[in-house]
Amino acid sequence: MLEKAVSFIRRNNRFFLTAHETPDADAIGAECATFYALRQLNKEVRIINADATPRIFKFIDPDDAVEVLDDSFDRGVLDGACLLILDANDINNIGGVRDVVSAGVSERFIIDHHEVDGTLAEENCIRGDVSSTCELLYEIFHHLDVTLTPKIAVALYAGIVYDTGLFAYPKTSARTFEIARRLVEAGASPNLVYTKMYESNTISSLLLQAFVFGSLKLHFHNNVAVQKMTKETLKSSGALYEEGQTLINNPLKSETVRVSVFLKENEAGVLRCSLRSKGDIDVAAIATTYGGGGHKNAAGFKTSLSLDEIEKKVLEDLKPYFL
Ligand SMILES: [Mn+2]
Repeated sequence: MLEKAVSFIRRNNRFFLTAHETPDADAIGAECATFYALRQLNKEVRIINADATPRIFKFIDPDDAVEVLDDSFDRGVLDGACLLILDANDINNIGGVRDVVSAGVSERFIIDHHEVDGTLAEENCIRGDVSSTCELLYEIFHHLDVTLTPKIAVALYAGIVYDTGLFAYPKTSARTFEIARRLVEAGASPNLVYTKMYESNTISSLLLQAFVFGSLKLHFHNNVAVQKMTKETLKSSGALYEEGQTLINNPLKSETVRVSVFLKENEAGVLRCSLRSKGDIDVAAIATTYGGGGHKNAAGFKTSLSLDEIEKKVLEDLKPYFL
């Protein structure tokens, strides 16, 4: 599977890189690290994302390599180029890049760590057992003899730290630590990455956190937590939608909470339901029934139902686990 990624990179010369909408540190880290690696290999490369990079992840992109797709994008440049999709394996999760960029390139390839079955995984490089796309890229770069510059090291390290929840989530392995050690050796500063990602939030995001936490409701003997973030919540806190991204994790700090449901509206009023679980509760199975996806312990979907309707439905879906 790594070989497929290696040969895809070797045989192409003009790359567009993209990742999932509302990119996180693993997505931005994967893109920026690949950007520098490909340039080292004398390839032409551009990064095109559907959404802007969240402020706290900008340090991963010191040269402003990430471009955000807009109407001025010239499709003519796609001729003879390929698209490398990072940290996403569903073409519907790359936003507008799907119709504009993906439709125009000659070849597409996916490097990702979200679980998926069947031919998609076989034809691409998708490893559901790996902690992060950045961990997977480390191995691919190794095969390509890429030199780990400080910029590549910081980008990969940030992605790994973020997606492992500071080396704590289930897919954190001895190999993850070994790779992290080498990245630190190559110039990634653990303290700098921590400070940038976890101690650089805005005051409005702190207020948003207070509002969202204030919406907390518990169900099924404190096994299920539901939090809400409406567009009014965003307005009154002054925060951006993206600043709500990690608030879903707060209820899981409780011993009894096994599922955290987060119903969140963006500034335009588009409603998304995010689900996190501990242990054997498969929230991806629930998300799939609404046309979404994810992994067993982290999934989500967009919906056109109202906030109250979807809350009721998801609680019904979760009920059988807590009878
Ligand atoms: Mn990831």
